[in-house]
Amino acid sequence: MSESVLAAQPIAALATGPGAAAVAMIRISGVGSHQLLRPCLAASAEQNWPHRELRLTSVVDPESKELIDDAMVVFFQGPRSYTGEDSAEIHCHGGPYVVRRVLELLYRHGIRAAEPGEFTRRAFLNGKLDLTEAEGIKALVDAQSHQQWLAARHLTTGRLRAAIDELRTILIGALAYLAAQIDFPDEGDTAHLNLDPVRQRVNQAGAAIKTLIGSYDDGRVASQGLSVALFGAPNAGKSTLMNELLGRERAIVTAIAGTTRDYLEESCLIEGRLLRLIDMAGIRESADPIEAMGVETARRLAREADLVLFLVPADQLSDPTTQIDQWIAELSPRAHLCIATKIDLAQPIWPGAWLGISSHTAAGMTEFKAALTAQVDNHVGHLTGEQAFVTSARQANALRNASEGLARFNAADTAGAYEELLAFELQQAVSALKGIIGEVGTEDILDKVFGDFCVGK
Ligand SMILES: Nc1nc2c(ncn2[C@@H]2O[C@H](COP(=O)(O)OP(=O)(O)O)[C@@H](O)[C@H]2O)c(=O)[nH]1
Ligand SMILES: [Mg+2]
Repeated sequence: MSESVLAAQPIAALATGPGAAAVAMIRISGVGSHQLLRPCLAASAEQNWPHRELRLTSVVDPESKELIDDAMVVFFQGPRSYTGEDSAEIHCHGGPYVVRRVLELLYRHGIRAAEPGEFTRRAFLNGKLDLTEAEGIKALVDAQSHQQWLAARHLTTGRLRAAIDELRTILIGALAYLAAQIDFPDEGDTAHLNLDPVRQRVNQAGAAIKTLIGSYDDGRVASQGLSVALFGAPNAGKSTLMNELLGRERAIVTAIAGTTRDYLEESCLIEGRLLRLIDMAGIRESADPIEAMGVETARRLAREADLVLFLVPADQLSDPTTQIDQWIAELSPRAHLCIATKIDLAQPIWPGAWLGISSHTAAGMTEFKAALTAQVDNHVGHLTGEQAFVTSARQANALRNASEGLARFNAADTAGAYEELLAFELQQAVSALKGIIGEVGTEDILDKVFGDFCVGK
């Protein structure tokens, strides 16, 4: 069945969270959904029910006449709805059994269960939102922190889409100019087409695309949290610190060196900032192949992390800087903090930039947390400005493809290639940009974007 036929079928799902609640909202959408829903509502429901008006009625089984629940219902007439189709909402009592009975009733009357993300997918297919805005809806629903909310709002308000549109317009202008030059070269000078206006547009768009790609560093921290790798020798107190920051006993802590061998990753909020803490194997030479793999993994994760915490127990601080300097040279972390741990055991003098903490007495924790939140704010503090930024790997990859298309254009231009080849490379770049907003796209991109949604969205 084609997507457009599938997109017309009436679907229903619980749009609010599962579990007991005061109210639950069941969403219904599709061609004929109003006609299918009507018989399941009390006969007293008026025939001339204005659209977008919430009214009190009852959900009734039309065969047995059993009253299933009292509910508030609203109808939306397409295209003035979230999906762009005729749709409706039933606000019923929020008990799981009530919800199940209402949904079963709908399913028996020609409305099928919605797939995850199907409502938003329909909204996209009906042109109610573009792919970045759809990603924004998902991000908004998932947001637990101010930084994620900012990143989500950036998408739902169409700011990224507008930036992509602008780039696309510049490149389409370049393409149009190039096409005109190919079709109507200046009389008598066919060998030397004037491509400067094309080059100028390509350079302008290329620079803006590079800036956008660069913004992913901050956009990623905003949308997914700052990844923080806990790095140090066995028994440095990494797992204890992880548990302390999470506020629960997530990692196993023992006095035996080499306890943590695999890595653990957990999200946590510190002063409202989202971090992804990564606890890892302690760094040492090990004959145990499992531990050795864990150590290798730890090194890789530290290289990839936004922030590495180098942990050294305070009672082993005789000359900590040599060890740390070696680690920094080896890993070249994006950012790092040096931490003296277990300061309840020893009160050494540590170098000025170091922070001292004790996971047992909480000494130094306030300063330490402030340093962590400052790292997050470094990334996301300026994201409220007008500058567009990207927040997902999908967007960043598509921009890299566009950038590569422009690089190939430049290389071909320098090599004196035919205009047709130049036009082809430009077209590739434009296509990559269109993919970001979903104007061109394949089924699997849509499956990927919408498959991550929950049912009812
Ligand atoms: N006194 C003291 N002991 C600690 C502190 N943090 C961790 N330890 C102890 O140090 C040992 C190793 O801790 P652990 O977190 O497993 O270290 P890891 O190998 O780096 O993960 C355990 O016995 C912990 O109880 C601390 O702040 N003060
Ligand atoms: Mg450990």
